[in-house]
Amino acid sequence: MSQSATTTIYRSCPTCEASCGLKMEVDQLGKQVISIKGDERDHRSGGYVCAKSQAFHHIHEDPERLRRPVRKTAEGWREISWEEALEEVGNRLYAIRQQYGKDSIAFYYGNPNGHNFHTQIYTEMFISLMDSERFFSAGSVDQQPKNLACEILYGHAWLMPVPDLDRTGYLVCMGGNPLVSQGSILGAPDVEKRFRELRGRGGKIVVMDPRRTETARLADEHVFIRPGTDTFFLLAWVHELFARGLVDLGRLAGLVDGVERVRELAQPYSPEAVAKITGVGAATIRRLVEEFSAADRAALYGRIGLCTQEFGTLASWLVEVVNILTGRLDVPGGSMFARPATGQNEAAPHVPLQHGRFFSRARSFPEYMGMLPASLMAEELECAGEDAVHAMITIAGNPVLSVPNGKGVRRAMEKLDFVVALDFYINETTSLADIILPSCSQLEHSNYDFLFSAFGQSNFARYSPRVFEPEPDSKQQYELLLEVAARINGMEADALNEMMLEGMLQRVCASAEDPAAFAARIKAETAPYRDGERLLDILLRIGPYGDGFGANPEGLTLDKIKQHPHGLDLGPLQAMLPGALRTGNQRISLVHPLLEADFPRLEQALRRELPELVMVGRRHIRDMNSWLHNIVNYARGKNRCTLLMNPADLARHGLADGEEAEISTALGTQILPVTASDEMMPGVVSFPHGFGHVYPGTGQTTAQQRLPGRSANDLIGDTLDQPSGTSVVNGVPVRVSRVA
Ligand SMILES: Nc1nc2c(c(=O)[nH]1)N[C@H]1C(S)=C(S)[C@@H](COP(=O)(O)OP(=O)(O)OC[C@H]3O[C@@H](n4cnc5c(=O)[nH]c(N)nc54)[C@H](O)[C@@H]3O)O[C@H]1N2
Ligand SMILES: Nc1nc2c(c(=O)[nH]1)N[C@H]1C(S)=C(S)[C@@H](COP(=O)(O)OP(=O)(O)OC[C@H]3O[C@@H](n4cnc5c(=O)[nH]c(N)nc54)[C@H](O)[C@@H]3O)O[C@H]1N2
Ligand code: SF4
Ligand SMILES: [Mo]
Repeated sequence: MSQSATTTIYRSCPTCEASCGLKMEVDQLGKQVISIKGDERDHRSGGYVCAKSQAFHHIHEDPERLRRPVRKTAEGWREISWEEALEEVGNRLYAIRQQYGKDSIAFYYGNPNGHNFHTQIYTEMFISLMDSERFFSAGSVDQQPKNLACEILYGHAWLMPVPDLDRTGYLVCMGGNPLVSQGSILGAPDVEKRFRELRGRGGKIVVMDPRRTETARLADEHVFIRPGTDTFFLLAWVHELFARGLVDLGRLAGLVDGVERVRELAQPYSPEAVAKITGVGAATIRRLVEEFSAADRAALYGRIGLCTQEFGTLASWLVEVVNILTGRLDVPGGSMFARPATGQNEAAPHVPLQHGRFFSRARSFPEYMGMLPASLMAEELECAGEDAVHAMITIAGNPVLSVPNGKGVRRAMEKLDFVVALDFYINETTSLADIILPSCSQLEHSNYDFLFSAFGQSNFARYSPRVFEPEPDSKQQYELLLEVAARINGMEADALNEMMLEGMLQRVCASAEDPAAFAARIKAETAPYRDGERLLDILLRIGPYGDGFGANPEGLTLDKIKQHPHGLDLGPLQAMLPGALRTGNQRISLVHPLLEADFPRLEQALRRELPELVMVGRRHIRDMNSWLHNIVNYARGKNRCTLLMNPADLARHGLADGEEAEISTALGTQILPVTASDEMMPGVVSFPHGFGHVYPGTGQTTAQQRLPGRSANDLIGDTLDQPSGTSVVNGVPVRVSRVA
C-alpha cells in the first residue's frame, strides 16, 4: 500500500458570495479529495455549508472539463499545445486589430471571474489593454443599477452597503431570495440561521416579492408586488416619509444634499396613486413605512429582482434613499459599509461618473463602466461596414444562455471571423470558438476573498491555499489574460506582468517621502511572492489594517493572514462615512440628472395598461447560473426547469399542472412544462434562467441528457433599464397557451 498522504486544508468555498469556510481532507499523493465539510472553526460560517460546497471538487474531477487547449477542426475538437494555441490566438487577434481597429474585437466577461482573486487583480489591466468599446459583461444582467446608484450617491460604483443582519431589528428584503441564492451583496453565510436569530430577538422580516419564496416563508410577512413596479412602491414610501414628517437623517444630517428635490420627485406618488400598479394596498404601504421608521434598528435591502427590471436604477437608488432619509445608512443594525483589508473602500480621489463616454454603434446607447449592455450584444456583433466586429473573446462566461436574446448572440457569433473562449467547458457559447483556452480548476489555485470581503457582515480577511499543485503544462486564468492582452498588443507576457508590478508600485509610492526608496523596500519585502499574491501582499500591507511596510509593525501582511486558516476576524462593521465617500466634496447628493431623466418614462408607465401575464426568474439551490449542470449530483431529481404559475392563471388558460405549454414573447416561443404553484402572484409566471442545454456540438453530456431545459433568455429581448443599460429580465410580458 502506498504511504498515506492525507492532509487537512482549510479554505473558503469559491462557488458563491457567502464564501463559507471549508475543511477539506485530501490525499495529495493521489490528488484525491476525500471529503469537504464545513469548517466549524470558521468565524463567519461556523461549519455551515450548502449543497454546492462540493461543486468545485466535482468540476475538478469532471472528465469533460478541458485540461488542454483545443482547436475546432473539420473532424471535431483537437487538443493542441499551449504554444500553438497562444500563437494562433495572438496572431489572429493582432492581425484583426491591425486591419479593422481596436473596437473590432468584442469581449464578454463572465461571473466566475469574480470568484478568483488572481483574475480580478489582472482584470483592469486586461480591459485597458483590450481597449475595445465592444466590452460586455454579466454585470449588465445583474448589479449595474446598484453600481450606478452607489456611484452617484457615494462616489464609487463598488462602494455598496449591506444590511447589517446580525444587529438589525427590522429587515425589508425586496427582489432577493437569499435563502436560495445564499445572498448577494449581503455577505452572509447561513442566511437562514441569521434570519431565525433576527426573529428570535423580537425582530421582524418583511419580504416583497412576486413569488412567496423560500425566504418569504421564513419571514414574518410576505407582500406580493407586481414585477417591475418597486420604484412606484418606494416612491410612495418616500412620499409618506415627507407627508408624515418621518424624514430623519440621523447622523448623516448636514451631509446630504437634494432632500427637497427628492420630496418634489416623490410628490405625485402617494400610496393610493401606486396601489393599482404595484398591487400593494395603500394601507399596507403606510403600515410598513410606519413600522420601519418606528423600529429601533432597521434596514432596507434590495437585490437582483430590483436591478434587472424596467426601472432598475431608480429602484436601487430609492433603496439607498429610504435608508438615508430614515437615518439607517452607516449605523449598526442599518445598512453598512464593510472595510475590506485590501483597501477597496478607503477614501480615494474622486473619479467622474463613468457614463456616456462612448456609445453603442447599432443604436447609440451610452456605455456605463466602460461597458455596453449585454442585451445589445447580438445587434452590436452584427454591425456591418466599418463598425463591424470581427472577433470575440469570452472569459468565463456563457452568454448564449445567460444573456437576453441568447439565440441572437449565438447566430451573431457564428458569423465572426475568429472566436476565442477562456473557459474549461465546451458549452453553448464556447462551442462557437475556434480555440478554447482552459484555465486550471479552482482546486489548483490559491484564493483570497477579495470582492466578497467588501460585502461582509463583519470585516474579515481570508486566504485560501491551493489544494493541489496545478497539472504540469496547465495555465491559470490570469496567465491567459496576460498572454492574450500581451499578444494583442505585440508585447511579451512577462514584460506585461512586470509592468503590472511597476504600475502598482508607482501608485502606492507616489505620496511617499522618498518614492524610489519606498518602492525598493516594497520590492524587496514582497519578493518571496509572485504575480497576484505579490500584488495582494502590497494591497494588504498598504491597506487599512496593513503594516504599511514598517509604518505599523503590528499590522497585517499576507504572511500573517496565512497564519489564520479559519479566517481572520477584523471586527464588526463600523461607521465609514463621511470618510469613505468619494464624491469629491465628501457629501452625498441625492439627485442626479441621469436619475431625473428617467422620471418622464416612469410617469408614462404609471398610465400604461397592465400586461395580463409577466415573467420573472428564479434560482434553485443546486444551480449556479448556467454552469453546474454537468455535475450528476446536481442534475438529478425532478426537472426544475418548469414554469411556475398560479393555479387560477393555469385554469384560466385551460392548462393542467405538469402539462407542456407554449410561452411566447415578441422574441419567440418556448415549450415548457407548467407547475401549479400558489407561491406565484396571480398574473406572474416564473421561468428559471441558465438552462437550454440543447445545442449540438457541446461537451456537457450530463447537462444535455439530464437537465436540458429551455433558455428563459431566448424569450427576453432588448428592453433596458435606461440609466444603467441593464437587461430587463423580470417583468417581461408573456403569453402562455396550450401547445398547438
Ligand atoms: N434571465 C436571466 N438571465 C440571467 C440572470 C437572471 O436572473 N435571469 N442572472 C444573471 C446573472 S446575476 C449573472 S451573474 C449571469 C451569469 O452569466 P455568465 O457570467 O455568463 O455565467 P455562466 O452562465 O454561469 O457561465 C460561466 C462560465 O464560466 C465557466 N467557468 C466557470 N468557472 C471557471 C473557471 O474557474 N475558469 C474558467 N476558465 N472558466 C470557468 C463555465 O464553464 C461557464 O462557461 O447570468 C445572468 N443571466
Ligand atoms: N443557487 C443559486 N445561487 C446563486 C445563483 C444561482 O444561479 N443559483 N446565482 C448567483 C448570482 S450570480 C447572483 S447575482 C445572486 C442573486 O441573488 P438574489 O438577488 O437573491 O437572486 P434570486 O434568487 O434570483 O432572487 C431574486 C428574487 O426577486 C424576485 N423578483 C423578480 N422580479 C421582481 C420585482 O420586480 N420586484 C421584486 N420585489 N422582486 C422581484 C424573484 O421572484 C426572486 O425571488 O445569486 C447567486 N447565488
Ligand atoms: S453557501 Fe455558497 S459559499 Fe457556502 S458552501 Fe454553499 S456555495 Fe459554497
Ligand atoms: Mo450574478
